[in-house]
Amino acid sequence: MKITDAKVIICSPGRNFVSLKIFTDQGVYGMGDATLNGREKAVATYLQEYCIPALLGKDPQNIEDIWHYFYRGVYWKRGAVNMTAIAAIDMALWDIKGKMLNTPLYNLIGGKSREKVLVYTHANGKDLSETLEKVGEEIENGFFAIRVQSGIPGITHTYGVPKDNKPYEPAQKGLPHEDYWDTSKYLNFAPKLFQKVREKYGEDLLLLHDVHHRCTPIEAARLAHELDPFHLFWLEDPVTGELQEGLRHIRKHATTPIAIGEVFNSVYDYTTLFTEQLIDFVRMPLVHGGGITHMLKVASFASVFHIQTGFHGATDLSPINLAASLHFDMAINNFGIQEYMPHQAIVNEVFKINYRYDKGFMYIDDTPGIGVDIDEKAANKFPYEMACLPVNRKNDGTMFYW
Ligand code: CS2
Ligand code: MG
Repeated sequence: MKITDAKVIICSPGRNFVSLKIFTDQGVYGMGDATLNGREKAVATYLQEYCIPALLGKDPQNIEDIWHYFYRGVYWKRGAVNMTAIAAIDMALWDIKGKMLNTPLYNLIGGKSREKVLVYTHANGKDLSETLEKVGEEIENGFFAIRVQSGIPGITHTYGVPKDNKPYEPAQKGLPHEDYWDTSKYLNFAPKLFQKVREKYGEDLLLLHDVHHRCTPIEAARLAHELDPFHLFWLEDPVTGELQEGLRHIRKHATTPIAIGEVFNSVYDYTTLFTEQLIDFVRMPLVHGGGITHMLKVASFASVFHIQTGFHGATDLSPINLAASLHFDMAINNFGIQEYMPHQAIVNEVFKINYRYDKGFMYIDDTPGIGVDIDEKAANKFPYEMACLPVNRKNDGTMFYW
């Protein structure tokens, strides 16, 4: 069997997406997600200029060998662009394998460990009372795992809260917008927020919160300790993950579970975090984490340390990634939870999906392979337009983490 061609499809149904389509001499093609929010053209160019020419003629059945060809064979290893491109190739090859064997992806990676996939969604409000309302709305929608983010008194605009009630989309057209941040206001407010959520909705609701990389290790230790009484399901990205040892401070002061790594792209980003059991959930998604082949290794490594998956699933990851993630979530034993921010309806004009949501869980059907396809004619109606994630400064103007 041979790869005969491949192409990159960039489209923008509501937001930018990059997809890879790999064709074979058996008439079967595979789809992979190559979307990297704010850096779409970097991945597209890397695939078009360097990866696709090297793919032609290869046997698409040899997934492991091709993965290593593009990992070990690339001298300048790792990094978000490189690993997203590898992920797209890997997803497309698994998609082809499933189609050739006429079986859904989850069957190729161990079969069903469960019948449905626990998901969490986002509740965001401009202030505490609106946030409490939004939590109630998502409970009405059947969710019982909810990520809670709120505007913070004294901070004009913060992460996770959409402007003027539009669907949350962090990337904005053109060059990065600038946000401003005040850690002390945030640290004083966050425990009050969760106290109110617990008072209003009780103890059983699974609550998640995303710090979005914005504390120092000791600040994160204070926050996690002060959130302990509210029994969060997880506290996400409490600190920036480059310094893995930094997470040790949190473990010394708190039992709140920690989730980290949506911006990671390699197993090596996790080695200390796993072996010292500094975290509880792996956020690194298939699309930025080198695809199914790599993430199967990462998930197995994590399972040795009782660490579960909790894949990133924001709307800036495409339906191809979400479907592949749901197959993965169905199959592995140490699945924890899946992020699910429903894509806008316009996205489904382009991406033909094979999954559905019902009362707090997601279900994927038995379409062979990953099961998502692209209507290329529809895709052409939504041309790419550059959009970037914001940058974030402290109030004194110091560059900080967004
Ligand atoms: C967030 C993301 O969903 C999350 O946990 O961290 O929405 C993140 O801000 C975006 O994916 C960035 O593009
Ligand atoms: Mg996050």
